[in-house]
Formats: sequence, structure tokens, C-alpha cells
Amino acid sequence: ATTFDWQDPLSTKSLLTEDELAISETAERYCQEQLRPRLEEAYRNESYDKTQLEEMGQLGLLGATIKGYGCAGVSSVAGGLITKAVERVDSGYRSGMSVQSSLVMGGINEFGSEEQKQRFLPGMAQGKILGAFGLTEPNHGSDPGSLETVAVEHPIKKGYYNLSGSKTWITNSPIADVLLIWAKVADPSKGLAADGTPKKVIRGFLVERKDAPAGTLETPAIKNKLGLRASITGMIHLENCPVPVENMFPDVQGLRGPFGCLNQARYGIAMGVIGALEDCISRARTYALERKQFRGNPLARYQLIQKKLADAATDAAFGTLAAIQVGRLKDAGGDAATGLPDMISMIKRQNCDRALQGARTLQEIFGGNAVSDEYGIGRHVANLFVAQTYEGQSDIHSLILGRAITGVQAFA
Ligand code: TGC
Ligand code: FAD
Repeated sequence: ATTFDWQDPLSTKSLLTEDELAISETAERYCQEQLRPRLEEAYRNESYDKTQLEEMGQLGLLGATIKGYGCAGVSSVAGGLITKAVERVDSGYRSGMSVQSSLVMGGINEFGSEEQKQRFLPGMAQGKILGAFGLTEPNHGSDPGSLETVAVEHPIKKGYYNLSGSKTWITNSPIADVLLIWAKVADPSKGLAADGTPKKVIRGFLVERKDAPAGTLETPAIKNKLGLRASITGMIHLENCPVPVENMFPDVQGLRGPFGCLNQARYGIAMGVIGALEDCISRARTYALERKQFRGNPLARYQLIQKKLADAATDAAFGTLAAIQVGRLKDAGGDAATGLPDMISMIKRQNCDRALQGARTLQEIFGGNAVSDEYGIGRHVANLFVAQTYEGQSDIHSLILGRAITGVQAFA
């Protein structure tokens, strides 16, 4: 391209395949035409219309990177472009989709038995079976290795575990049909803990709401959030909830399980938050061109305003390029993908931090109008704080990167 395109300054589109461009266009059109009109009321009223997941399913946007089982089987970059399109509208809508697509469908695809894949993935791809991912607990967020939820063999029913414990801040929990719960199970082969009981390992369980006896599973919504109001978030309380062993991931043990799911979702966030930042740039640019101060000059004429737009547009373009590169390495696999989780930490942290900072600075351009929800900018700022916090708060990703750089671990 010979002319500068402020919406894609480094021509990242030129790096995309025809398929990726087509998927991105489909997703962007759906999001702008169908999702955006519903957003304002949903955000004001903290309501989440779950039919949007069925609509996304019809367009092949759920679990899109999974091959088979009714999923589209697209590249990681294409999957990222879908999250970018959704988050351009709202991070909360992207959240609802990410949990379904990356954390639960992705987890089942990576760690589930063949029977579990057949049973859950096709319905989830259509948005007819909804998922939630339960890792965080009231006392353990950044440090999920210390989680307290347990699964013990059922005292009477052979082939069943009883799950007990609490999860909090769980996207989609109040509406989910299947809840992927990470719990500790005694494993005598690992020896004894300090208290003389068998050591425990973390395992993943697919808890189906329809099979939970009354009083064993509750998923109350968390209301009055200050951000991500267009998504639905809740707790999960389990009290001796019986789950058949067929619903446990057969092989994966330890934190490799949940983190394996998080790699895919963190990648989606890294690309997604740039969609939100680009929406802020577009809104701020329009406002700066229209709003006049001092002798009838548009704000856009002033250098300080231009610098804010230049900084944000640079961060958005660099963030997209970095995410495309990591997506390509992810799909190439093998040697190219050595260190992939740390690369994903790098782009998740950087893009979330820059998107939040950029949105916050662009918010200033709106003056007092930034306080009105009509301008959308304050909503993105509130949402992007959450994106910077979940799936590993930015400082936690700093420590992951610090460990990768120095070989010395700093969290504990
Ligand atoms: P550490 O010793 O680092 O690792 C334990 C085991 O896990 C393996 N592992 C990974 N495997 C695959 N991918 C990764 N990214 C991995 N990171 C670690 C590791 O190899 C080891 O395996 P093994 O077999 O040797 O046991 O464990 P640690 O306890 O020291 O971990 C520290 C730290 C900071 C890395 C980790 O706890 C962390 O990332 N904390 C952040 C927690 C987090 O991200 N929670 C997310 C909850 S889900 C969510 O927020 C969804 S929001 C969704 C939405 O709405 O969009
Ligand atoms: P804490 O772990 O208490 O951390 C508080 C602060 O201390 C952070 O700034 C952190 O960086 C810092 N900190 C912690 N340890 C260290 C250290 N060693 N060194 C330096 N600084 C440190 N979880 C799920 O499992 N599933 C979901 O679907 C899900 N959805 C969410 C949706 C929303 C709207 C929100 C807000 C959260 C969601 N979460 C979900 C939870 C999210 O992953 C956690 O909030 C996040 O991991 C941080 O944990 P915490 O809130 O307990 O903070």
C-alpha cells in the first residue's frame, strides 16, 4: 500500500491468507451488525443474551481452531481475528466466547477422551451446550496450584467422584450446561503428604448441570460489576456433587491441564484487546475531528491530541503484528514453537497493558463526555482493566517472563 491506512498502518492484512481475511470479514460483519446494536442496553442492565453464542455457532465462530467435531479447523491467527472482531464490540462478549471456545472446547479437544469429544464438542460448536471454566477460587487466584476443591471417590456409587469446593469469578457459570472444574484427587502412587495422607494431584472434571442432584451444584451470579458488565460472571459451589469417572480428563494431571487450556485463551485475549483498542482509536479520532475548542479548531489539530492517537495506533499495529507472528509459530509447531507459553505470556501482557494504557489516554480526548456511556470509551477502559487481570494478571506474566529470561523463579 502506498497510502497510510490509519486503521491498519503496518498493513497487517497483507500477512493474512484469503481464508483468514474471509473469516475476519464474516466475524466483523456479524459483530458490527448483530452484536453492537444490543450492547448498550446489555451493558447498562448487566444482562447477557446467550443466544449470541448460538448465532456465533451458526457462523462457525466457536471452537474455530479445532479440527473435526463440527468445528471449522481454521488457523490460530484466524481464531485470533475472531476474538478481535468480538472484542472490538466489547471485551465481555469476547469473554463469553473465549471461555466457550478456548478454555472449555479447547480443553476437551486437548485433554478429553474420544468419547468426551464426541459427546460435547459438536453441541458446543453450535452454541447449544454452554461451558464454564472453574479454576479460580476465593482464596487462590494467581496461585491456582494451591486450589482447595477436592474430588473424592463416592462412598457408595462405584465409578463416581464427589466434588466439593468453591470457585469464584467464573465467566458464564450461571448459564453453563457443562462446568470444567479443576479439583485435587488423592493419588497414592505419589506418596504421602506431610500430614500422612496421600498426595493430591489436580485433575479436570466435566460437571454436567443436568445430572447434578439438587443442592450439590449452585452457580450464583456476581452482580454490580464495574467492568465486563455485558458478560455474565458467577461463583460455583459444589457440595458432594457426584460426577462419573467418564467425565474426568483421562490423562492430564497437575497444572499442565488448566495451563494447557489457558495458552489458547491467552492468545485470543492478546489479539482481542487490540480490537478494543482499535475501537477506542476510531471513536477518539472521530471525536477529535468533530469537537472544536479555541477559535473553532478541531481538537485533532492540536499536537498533544495527535500524539495520543499516534501512540495508540502504534501500539495497536505492533500488537497485531506480534500476535500474528506468535500464531504462525503456534501453528508451525515443532522447533518453531519452543517456548510458546512464554511467548504467549509476552503478547498477553504487552497487548493488555498497551490497550489499557491507550484506552485510558484516549479517554482524555472526550473531556467530560467520557463520563457518558454513549461515547463507549469509559466502557472499554473498565473492561480492559479486567482483561489485564484475568488469565494471569500482567505482573504475573512479568514473573513468568522473568523466569524464562533468568531461569530463576520469583513467585513463591
Ligand atoms: P509452575 O511450576 O510454573 O508450573 C506447574 C506445571 O504447569 C506447567 N505449566 C504449563 N503448561 C502448559 N502451558 C503453560 N503456560 C504452563 N505454565 C506452567 C509446568 O510445566 C508444570 O508442569 P509439571 O508437569 O512440571 O508439573 O507452577 P506455579 O504454581 O509456580 O505457577 C505459577 C504461575 C504464576 C505461572 C501460574 O500459577 C499462573 O499463570 N497464574 C495465573 C493464574 C491464571 O492465569 N488464572 C486464570 C484463571 S482462568 C481465567 O481467568 C479465565 S477468564 C476468561 C475470560 O472471561 O475471558
Ligand atoms: P490475586 O491473586 O489475589 O492477586 C492480586 C494482585 O496481587 C494482582 O495484581 C497480582 O498480580 C498480585 N500478585 C499475586 N501474587 C503475586 C506475586 N507472587 N508477586 C507479585 N504480585 C503478585 N477465573 C476462572 O478460573 N475462570 C473464569 O472464567 C474467570 N473469569 C473471570 C471473569 C472476571 C470478570 C474476573 C474479574 C475474573 C475472572 N477469573 C476467572 C479470575 C481471574 O483469573 C483472577 O481474578 C486472576 O487470576 C487474579 O486472581 P485474584 O483475583 O485472586 O488476584
